[in-house]
Amino acid sequence: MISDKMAAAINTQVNREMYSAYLYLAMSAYSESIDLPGFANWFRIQYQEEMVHAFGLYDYLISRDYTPVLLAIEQPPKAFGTPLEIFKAALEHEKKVTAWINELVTMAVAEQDYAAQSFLQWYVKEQVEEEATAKLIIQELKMAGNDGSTLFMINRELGARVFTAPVVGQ
Ligand code: OFO
Repeated sequence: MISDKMAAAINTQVNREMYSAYLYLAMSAYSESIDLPGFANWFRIQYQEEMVHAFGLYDYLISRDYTPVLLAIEQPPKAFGTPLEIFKAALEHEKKVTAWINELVTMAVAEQDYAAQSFLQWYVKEQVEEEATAKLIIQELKMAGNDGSTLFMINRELGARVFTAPVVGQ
């Protein structure tokens, strides 16, 4: 049995993951507007990943006999500044998500909900990866500085990303 409190907290996280998806789609649209199609591709795939994160939580609630309640998704910003600033905003967002996941784990431990603790471990690991990836791209962008040809290379590298659907729990 999942407690109402734990279920409601996971339900809120479904909304936050959907907001993450929305935020990355906004970053993708913005990247298109500043002529960085590779960045746009990378963020569009990130949008897809976040939807997988959301559905992982959604399906978990269903498996625990809780009907997910779809909450309103906040409107993300429209503009994100320089290429470096976009990724800095992405990293800051991921740090927030990490804190939320950690809060869920803390709640699961307090409630002695071993199933939720085990399920949430995948998200804990995923956050380590998500933060590391954003940091790496930030480093590359810092090294590029104002060098247009390096930015061109990074744009091409980000454009090569392909979507491989993560499997929540594996
Ligand atoms: Fe970006 O990991 Fe989910 O939100």
